[in-house]
Amino acid sequence: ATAEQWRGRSIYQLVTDRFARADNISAQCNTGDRKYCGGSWKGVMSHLDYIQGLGFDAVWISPVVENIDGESFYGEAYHGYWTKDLNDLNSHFGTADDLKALSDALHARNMYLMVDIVVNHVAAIPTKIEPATSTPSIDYSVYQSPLDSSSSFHPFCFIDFSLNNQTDVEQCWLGDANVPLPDLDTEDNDIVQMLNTWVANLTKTYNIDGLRIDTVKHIRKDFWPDFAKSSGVYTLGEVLDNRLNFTVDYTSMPYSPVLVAFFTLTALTDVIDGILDYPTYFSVINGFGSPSGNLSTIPDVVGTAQKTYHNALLNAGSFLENHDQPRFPNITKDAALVRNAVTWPFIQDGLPILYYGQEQGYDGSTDPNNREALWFSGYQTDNKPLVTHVQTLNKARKLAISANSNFLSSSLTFIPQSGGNTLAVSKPPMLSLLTNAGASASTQPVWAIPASAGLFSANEQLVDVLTCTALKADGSGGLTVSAKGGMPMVVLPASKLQSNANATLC
Ligand code: ABC
Ligand code: CA
Repeated sequence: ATAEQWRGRSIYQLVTDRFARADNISAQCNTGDRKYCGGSWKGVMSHLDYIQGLGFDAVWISPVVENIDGESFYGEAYHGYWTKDLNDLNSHFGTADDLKALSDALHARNMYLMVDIVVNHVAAIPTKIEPATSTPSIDYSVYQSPLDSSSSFHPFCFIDFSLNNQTDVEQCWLGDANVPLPDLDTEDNDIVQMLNTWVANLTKTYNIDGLRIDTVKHIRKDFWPDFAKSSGVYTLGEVLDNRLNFTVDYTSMPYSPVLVAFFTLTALTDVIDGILDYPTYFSVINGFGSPSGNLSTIPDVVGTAQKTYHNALLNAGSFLENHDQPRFPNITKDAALVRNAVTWPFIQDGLPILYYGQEQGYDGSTDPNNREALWFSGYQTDNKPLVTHVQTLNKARKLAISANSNFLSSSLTFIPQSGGNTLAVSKPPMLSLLTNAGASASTQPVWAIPASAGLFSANEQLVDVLTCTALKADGSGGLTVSAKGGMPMVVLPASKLQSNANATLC
C-alpha cells in the first residue's frame, strides 16, 4: 500500500516473541533473561480480535528473517534484529506458510501488515571476544553469498557517536565487542542491487503492506530512494535522533532527473515515505513526564517539522513508546500524566503507533525490560482504563477522518494558552485539550479557546468523548473549560457524533 493509503491507519507495534504464543499457555518469560519466550506468527494470528478490538487496523511485527542462533553476551536474538540470513525466516516464529497465513488473515479483516527490516548490518557472535579497538573475530562463512566475505562489509571500526561525524555513523559498525554488527558495504553497487532485489521479493512473497526500516541514519541518504521504490510499499524509517535539522534531511533530498541544455531541473524526492517522529517523542516525554515538564517545546518542534519536512508530519509515525525506550509509566506513574501522554499520538498529524503492552499499563524500563510478555496480562480488556482510552482515541480519530475529508492532508494547529501547563490542539473537527498538571494538582488548569479561533458556532453542543461529558460553546463560539483530575479532553461537535452511523462513541 502507498503512503496515502496508510495515512488513515492506526498501527499496533509488537515484538513477535513476546506478544502471543500459539498454544495460549501462560508460559514463563523472564524479561531480563533476553531469551526466546515462544511467541510466534500463529500466536499473533490467534489474537487479531484483541488488536482489532482496540481499534487498530495495521500491525507492525518485529523482524522476520533468520537470526544468529545461540546465546551471546546479550542473550538470544528473540527481538529479531540480529540478521544472519536475509533469505530465510526465523524458525522460532514459524514457517513461511505461517507468515503468509498471518498476512492473509490481516487482509481478510481489512488490516495492513508492516514488517520491520534491517539492511544496515548483520550480527555476529565473535569466536573470541577482543578489546573494542581490535577487529572482532568473525566467521563470515556463516552468512550467505555475497555476505560470506569480509569484503562485503565496511572496514571495521565501532561508531563513536561523540565524534558527530556522519561518515563514521554510516560506515562504522553498531554493536560492541560482545555482539558486533558488521556493517554492509552499501557503497558497493552489487550489495545495493542485492538489497533492492531482496526487498522487492520480501514484500511480494508475504504480501506486505508497509515496512518499518531500521537504522536509516546509518546508511547514506541516497541509498534509500531506490531501495524504498523497489519495495513497492509505504516505508517508515527509524532515524533515532532528536535534532530536527538532522532528521529533516531524511524527509526529502534534491534529485536532478533531467539536464535540459544549461538548466538542471531539480526536484525533491522522498528519501523514504515517512520517519518515526523521534524529535516530537523526546519533547512529549519531557513535557508530560512530570508537572514541571516544559510543554512549550512541543509546539516548537511540531511547528518546525510542519514547516520544514517534505509532507510536513503527515506521513510520519507518532509514538509514545517502543522497544528501545523506557515505557512511559516507567518515567511517571501519575495516571493523569500517562493518560495525557498516551493521547498525543492519536490527535496529531502522523500515523498513530501504539507499542504492545501500553494498553495494559506495562511499565518496563530500558531494553531488555521493555519487552515483557503480553500473556502476563491475560489480554484483559475489561476494567482496564487504558484499553478503554485507546479504543476511544482510535474511534475519535476515525470519526474525525470521516467527518473532514481534509483531516489527513492538513496539519494541526496549536491554540495558544496562557500558563505553561496546557496545550490546545486543533485538528477539525477534533479539539484536544492536554495538560501536565498531573493527578494531584491543587488547582485545575483551564483551557480557553477564543471565538476568533473559529472552531465552533455560537452555543454549539460539544462532547468530551473521553468522558462522554456534554460541553457547550459560548454565545460567540468560544469555549472555556476546566480540567478534572488533570485528565485530557478530546472534544468533538455533538452533531458529528450523531451523524456518524459507524461511531459507537458516547
Ligand atoms: C543489545 C542488548 C541490550 C543491550 C545493548 C547494549 O545491546 O539486547 O540489552 O543493552 C537490537 C536489539 C537490541 C540490541 C541491539 C544491539 O540490537 O533490539 O536489544 O541491544 O545488539 C534500532 C532498533 C533496535 C535494534 C537496532 C540494531 C537498531 O530499533 O531495537 O537493536 O538492529 C542507535 C541506532 C538505532 C538503534 C539503537 C538501538 O541504537 O541509531 O538505529 N535502534 C544516540 C544515537 C542513536 C543511538 C542511541 C542509542 O544513542 O544518536 O543513533 O541509536 O545508542 C537523544 C539524542 C539521540 C541519542 C538518544 C539516546 O538521546 O538525540 O541522538 O541517541 O537525546
Ligand atoms: Ca552503515
